[in-house]
Amino acid sequence: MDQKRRKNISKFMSLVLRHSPEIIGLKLDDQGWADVQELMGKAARKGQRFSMEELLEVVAECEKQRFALNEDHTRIRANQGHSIDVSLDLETATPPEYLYHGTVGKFMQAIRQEGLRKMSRHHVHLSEQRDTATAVGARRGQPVILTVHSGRMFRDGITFFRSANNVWLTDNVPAKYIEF
Ligand code: HQG
Repeated sequence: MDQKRRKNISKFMSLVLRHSPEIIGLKLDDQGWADVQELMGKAARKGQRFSMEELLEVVAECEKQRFALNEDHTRIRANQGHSIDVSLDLETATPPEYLYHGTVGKFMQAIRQEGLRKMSRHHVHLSEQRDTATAVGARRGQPVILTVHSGRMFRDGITFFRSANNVWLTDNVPAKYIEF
């Protein structure tokens, strides 16, 4: 499968597993899992046809490990990034001293005032690597990288979670913990 097709299937799976399962009539359970056969069947009916082999390749080759399969490959879910109400049973974790957030200039005034907010997602997303944050910001334009004093936040009692694909998540980041 070429990269373009892989990306296309991955984007489609992100859409239905994170945001809008109803567009193909798919049901997710409370933890965000979908039945793989049901996903493929309902996707095909909407013109998004892909094979089991292709699905496995998308899951395995995804550099960000966006998706998880259960052991016998009958169920699939997105590892993070949801806007719909699912409970991922995320594990709390002790963050490194600094984490990074990539954004763009037009949000800076608001972020200076109110800190980082989760917007439509369940959490604010933070990266361990500056490069990753740069790529996240670059989705929206010229990236601006913010350094978050996650160690200080944690010592002040703020909870952090780490997703299965190594994204750091927290409820919000008050402006006093952000280095602009
Ligand atoms: C900004 C992708 C105004 C925030 C990425 C961001 C990531 C504020 C946007 C994952 C704000 C929300 C998440 C405030 C934050 N006022 N704007 N107070 N606080 N913002 O997409 O972090 O490829 O929900 O800076 O790689 O960009 O989909 O969050 O620009 O890991 O797997 O509001 O999505 O992963 O945007 O991206 P998003 P994000 P995938």
